[in-house]
Amino acid sequence: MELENIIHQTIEKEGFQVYYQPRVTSSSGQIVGMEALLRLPYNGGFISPAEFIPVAEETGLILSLGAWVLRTACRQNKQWQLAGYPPLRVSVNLSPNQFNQKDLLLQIKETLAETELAACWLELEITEGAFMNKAVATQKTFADIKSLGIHISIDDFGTGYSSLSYLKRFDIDCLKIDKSFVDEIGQDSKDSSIAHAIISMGKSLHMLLVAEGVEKQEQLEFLQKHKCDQIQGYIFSRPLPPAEFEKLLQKQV
Ligand code: G
Ligand code: G
Ligand code: MN
Ligand code: NA
Repeated sequence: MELENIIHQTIEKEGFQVYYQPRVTSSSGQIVGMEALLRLPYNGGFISPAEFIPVAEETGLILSLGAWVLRTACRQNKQWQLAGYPPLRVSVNLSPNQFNQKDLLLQIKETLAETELAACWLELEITEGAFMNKAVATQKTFADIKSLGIHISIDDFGTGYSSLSYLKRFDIDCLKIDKSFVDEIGQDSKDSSIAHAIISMGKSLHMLLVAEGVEKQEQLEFLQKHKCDQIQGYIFSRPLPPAEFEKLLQKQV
């Protein structure tokens, strides 16, 4: 079956799922947040987002799917807060198309109102591609989102846009260092110096630094030594279904 049809069918039967991957402090491994990651179950397994997200983008389905992920993540986060767990920030990925949709701000406001989640517990992850073209519109969208009290992080940092000028023009809270730079730590002196440079630059701009895809102890030690604030990666946990994530929260209380 065509991927587009599979996506349609899965939407119809409400089969999409959201997994959560913890974000932890690099110093002590305390859970301080989580990233919501869309999952498409198929034939007893999952179709990778790397495969279906591009199709969802081409067909425009990403807009309704994205709205659903946002609502689901906010609702889940609020439920965990009501259950008495210490409040955490949930981050939701927005593709450039989603970021540039006209009614984004309204959608976010309505979702926060409906789920009764305070804006400070939501973060949006955008890639550097969201800053291309439409500079004025982007600046307005950005400022509007920030004025609600929502955090914004740059996802896959270091892999995209060539100019860094947007880092000064926009009030960005957090840089997520792409996994490709983390992978080389301990192997290749050039790429671990890139990770180091990103940390130094982000710090001097007063941003929070998060390293993605941390798998090995020596990577963690490097990131601790260079004072990267937080990490996400298999070394701590894979993305988990909500019930499994909640077990991690219980262990931490
Ligand atoms: O777990 P991982 O395989 O989930 O994700 C692969 C890619 O898919 C990542 O680049 C991630 O940012 C993207 N992705 C995962 N969930 C979402 C989502 O809800 N919306 C968008 N736009 N991208 C997502
Ligand atoms: O592009 P984005 O950063 O949103 O995508 C996050 C992706 O990285 C997801 O596909 C998630 O499952 C994956 N991921 C998270 N931690 C690790 C890790 O330690 N190793 C690997 N290989 N993938 C990871
Ligand atoms: Mn992400
Ligand atoms: Na990333």
